[in-house]
Amino acid sequence: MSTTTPEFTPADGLLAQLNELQISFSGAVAHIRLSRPAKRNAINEALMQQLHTALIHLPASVQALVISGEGQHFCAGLDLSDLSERTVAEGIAHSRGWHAVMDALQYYRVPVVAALHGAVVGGGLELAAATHVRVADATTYFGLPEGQRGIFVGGGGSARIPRLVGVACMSDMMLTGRVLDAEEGRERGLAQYVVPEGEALDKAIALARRIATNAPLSNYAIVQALPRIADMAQSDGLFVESLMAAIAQGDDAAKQRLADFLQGRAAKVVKAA
Ligand code: 1HE
Repeated sequence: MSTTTPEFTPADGLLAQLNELQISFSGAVAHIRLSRPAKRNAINEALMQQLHTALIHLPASVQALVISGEGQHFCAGLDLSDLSERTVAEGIAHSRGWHAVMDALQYYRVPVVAALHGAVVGGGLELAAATHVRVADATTYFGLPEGQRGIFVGGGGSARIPRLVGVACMSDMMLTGRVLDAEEGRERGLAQYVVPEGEALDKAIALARRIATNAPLSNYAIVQALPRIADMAQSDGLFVESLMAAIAQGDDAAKQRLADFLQGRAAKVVKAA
């Protein structure tokens, strides 16, 4: 996969000190690259904590975020060398720590686009499932080897992945070790886009740039309200929807965009080329 994003400027200050990540910016788009390629970007404590720190400290100018992985694979999941002797209480605390970061990602203040390639497995798939738009290149494959490792998902996978693929598909992946290729993953909702080998990052950046042009409050509603409404009883969801719709349309950005359309200054909705 392409590792060159020349138009991006590396972060400085605190964000530059996060050595398990590479963080860079281009306009309103931030790019966080998991950066443990020798370990296939396996997620250890430091990487997880640094991802959390990065999310907290990205500047307010960022309107969309791209996440990718350095090297041959997006992410090999939990760093299994971290799974030393843990008590039950420590195991719960570890899982809850992952939940905090995955929640911070899913309910981030701006949309997150994942650029996937190679292995997207275990905790790597849990991480991808917490993002909003997933672009897979042709080398991508999805697996949940927890069953083979004698463990269970602990990074939010049991809540998020069945909402994408269904309980039956996730059970199959965990029980039998079934691996889905990029196209199978797209068919089941693990990715919304499949692109040729090496093109996931460019596509993800292009989508992020487009997302960043939306009204910030619309993006916020899509990221914050939509998944919550989907989890609500219908009548509760409809009530929340009406509040969110009124808030969004009351914003100056919405008023400007509606006026632009009515005066012929805004793009029409057309079929994809
Ligand atoms: C690792 C890890 C890891 C690689 N933890 N060290 N995840 C898994 O069960 C997936 C395990 N990994 C693999 O199946 C393969 O490594 C890959 C398919 C991802 C990549 O294969 P390959 O041939 O490119 O690399 P490699 O030679 O297997 O690995 C390179 C190095 O990375 C090697 O270390 P080295 O010191 O011998 O060079 C590997 O040991 C190391 N490595 N993956 C630790 N995961 C919150 S609950 C979440 C639960 C889970 O995520 S379970 C799933 C864990």
